[in-house]
Amino acid sequence: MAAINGQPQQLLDRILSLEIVRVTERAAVSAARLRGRGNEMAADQAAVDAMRRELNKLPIRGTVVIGEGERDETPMLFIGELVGLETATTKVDIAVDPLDGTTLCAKSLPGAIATMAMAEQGTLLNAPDVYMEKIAIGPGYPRGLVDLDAPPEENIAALARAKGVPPANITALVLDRPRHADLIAALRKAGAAVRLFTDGDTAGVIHTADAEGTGVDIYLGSGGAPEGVLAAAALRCIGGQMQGRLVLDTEEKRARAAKMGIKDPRKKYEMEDMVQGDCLFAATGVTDGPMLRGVKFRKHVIETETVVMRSVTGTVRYIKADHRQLDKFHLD
Ligand code: VTB
Repeated sequence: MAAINGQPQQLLDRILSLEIVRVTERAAVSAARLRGRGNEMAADQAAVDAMRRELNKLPIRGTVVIGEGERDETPMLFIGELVGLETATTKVDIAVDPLDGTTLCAKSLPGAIATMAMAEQGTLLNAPDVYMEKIAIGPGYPRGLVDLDAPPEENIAALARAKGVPPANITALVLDRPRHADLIAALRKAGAAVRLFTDGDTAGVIHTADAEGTGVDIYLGSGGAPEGVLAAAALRCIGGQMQGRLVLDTEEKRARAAKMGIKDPRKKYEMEDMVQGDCLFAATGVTDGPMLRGVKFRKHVIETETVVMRSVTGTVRYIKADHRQLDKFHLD
């Protein structure tokens, strides 16, 4: 391990927590230029290009473990791609979702973000792009209070008891999808309010970490597995509990997962299994949302808002940046 002034250097260097802000900022600005154009692919591609370019400037040797797809599906930020400087010695795992909420961006609706997480090499779950069943609550509750395998009514009752409120005062956040019809009915039957949302479940899970601010006590339902790992990284920094299970319901998906090293296709992952050590997480708003302001294009300045978190210290920083001299620094 490298040493600075005789002190062992933290692998996930403090400096990197600012470096990754640049990465999500630039992905967000590039995607934001394509807000409201109805072209999801173009917006996503713009974010991917910008993110990859910035990642390749970082003093790391990173392996993309959560990316845009498998090697044969995508030329950029594919799973297994090496990013960063070839000469760097800091080896890390990288999880990216350059544009979470492509539909939101294409329709210029609230909640699209550019996200990434970084962790020590070999510590992030290598998840294929399948669904993941998820459950998450914020910090301050006894471990194991809610469980992915418990019926929704039990989870709501346990959470209400622990919070010291009736179930009617519990709000569950659920992706608005037909596959969640039974879950939504069960939550309502249990007395909880259900807040539905259309896209962006990385931010959805993060909302549980500030129940007072967001009004979201619990996240339930299935969304993308890559988004699950990113959300686990964020919760690991800010506190809270999360469990996930990959939905490997076909032979083909099980084979893909096996290729990525997943031995037990029914495994219930704790947050600490998905992100096994220290990590950094950053997200920049693309469109305005409950967590972050979107990119604002002023005449001579581009404004961005980013949240960056570090698990070693639990520090959460909101960074509002004014970007100038864009051409010179290639902020496109
Ligand atoms: C969620 C959501 C994403 O995919 O993961 C969702 O966070 C899950 O897939 O923004 P379905 O849309 O098939 O339900 C997204 O909506 C991205 O496509």
